[in-house]
Amino acid sequence: MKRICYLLVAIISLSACSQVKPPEPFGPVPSERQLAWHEMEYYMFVHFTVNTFTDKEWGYGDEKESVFNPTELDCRQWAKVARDAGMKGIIITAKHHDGFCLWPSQFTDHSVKNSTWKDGKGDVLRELRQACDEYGLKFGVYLSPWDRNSSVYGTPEYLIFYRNQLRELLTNYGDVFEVWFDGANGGDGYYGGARETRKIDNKTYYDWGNTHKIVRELQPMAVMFSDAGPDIRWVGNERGTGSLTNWCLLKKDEMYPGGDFARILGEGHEDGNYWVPAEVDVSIRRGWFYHQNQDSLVRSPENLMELYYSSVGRNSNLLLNVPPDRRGLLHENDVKSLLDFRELLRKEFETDLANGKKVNATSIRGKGYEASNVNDGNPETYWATNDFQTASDIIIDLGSETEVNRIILQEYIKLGQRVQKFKVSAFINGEWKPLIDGTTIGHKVIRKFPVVKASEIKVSISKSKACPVISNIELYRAPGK
Ligand code: FUL
Repeated sequence: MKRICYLLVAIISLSACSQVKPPEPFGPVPSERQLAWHEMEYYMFVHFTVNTFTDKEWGYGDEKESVFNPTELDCRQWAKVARDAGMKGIIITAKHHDGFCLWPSQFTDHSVKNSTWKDGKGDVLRELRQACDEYGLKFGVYLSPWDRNSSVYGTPEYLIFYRNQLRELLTNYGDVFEVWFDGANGGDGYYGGARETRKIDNKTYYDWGNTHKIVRELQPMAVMFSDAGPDIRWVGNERGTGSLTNWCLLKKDEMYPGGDFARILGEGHEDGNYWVPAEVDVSIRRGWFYHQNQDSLVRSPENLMELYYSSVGRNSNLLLNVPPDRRGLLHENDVKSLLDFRELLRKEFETDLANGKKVNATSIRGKGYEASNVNDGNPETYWATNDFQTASDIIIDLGSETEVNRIILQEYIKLGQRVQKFKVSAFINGEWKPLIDGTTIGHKVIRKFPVVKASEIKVSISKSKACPVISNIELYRAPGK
């Protein structure tokens, strides 16, 4: 009996030794809430308030509540369009700079409760929440820190008011996936009749740390967006352009919302000490709010495709604004564009040519970390090299000469963002031809290149902070050249 036990112990320890250890995480890594956010990739922004009815972008805060009167408001239409368009959620301007609340806040009179709509008994947020649930979408809120209606804006009392409103939003409307804190603070406003300019110090006035605590307490899975995080950062422009080099890392302690950091926000900090990935916010129209004279200026499906490449394709999420009109509906032109774009996207990435093909790498960590993990369709498996090996090639054998013009690359970001430099080349007529020079990867990079007819595609990682961990590689032949 004793002998058998010894034997068993020996077998168990032997097999433990032959297990290859996974790479240690390198640098900052995403939280669970951030990982869930990365998966969302594409979702809708909805700008809707009194501005929709006064034809403005920034309301002064003195508008009569009665102007808010959508004739056919239907949040189910918004949600259906978002779902059919391939989006994963909706973030709504619960309160924009004018201070008008789309829900009947008990802390202000400037809200739907004093509007003509539904005789003051309506609640846009409640309707949207229900619609999101019905269509399987996540729900997020934008609550403008700048409030041009509030008489106490600029004083410490305003923070109590702002936090009370935030509590209402985070307790009464179910799970919130993202809270959007805008950095704009323009100065002049109605301010309860004072009609004056009020300047605040962006760095200190809002005491953000204490507001963030409320979000963590009430909605622990919600990510918070602002120019500088804490969870998600602005990409630094409203043109829809993510940066080609894009670190999910940031020295956020050196930054604050409303600061002048646009350039840094695009690339992030290579040596950042926090995980704070970028979100690209951009509108389908010129304005954030609906204006009839922009009905003919809706982005085309092709233009939306470009936005997709310059956001999701550059390691960022795409928050696309689609403003409802005065009926309270997404306009027909916007809807058509969104759905046609969805169809383009489907054709663009119709058949993954790498799927199931033979893959080899010049360096492999060992059992469990094989090159074939990059095309097994499982996001939890990855190819990794040995710790000291920070450069390596991985080659996908297409089996026969195949036309290709798109590549998708993903790092296993649970272990940190690592790759600093890579190249993609194609084996054509016995020679390696360079296709792409790249820098960072992160959650996802999608790159285009002119159609090549190749038998093999090689991804060469030439510089990485630690051994590369690549979870996914896909190849496509998108329509066109
Ligand atoms: C900006 C605001 O001033 C715009 O009106 C809009 O809401 C945009 C998303 O953020 O800072």
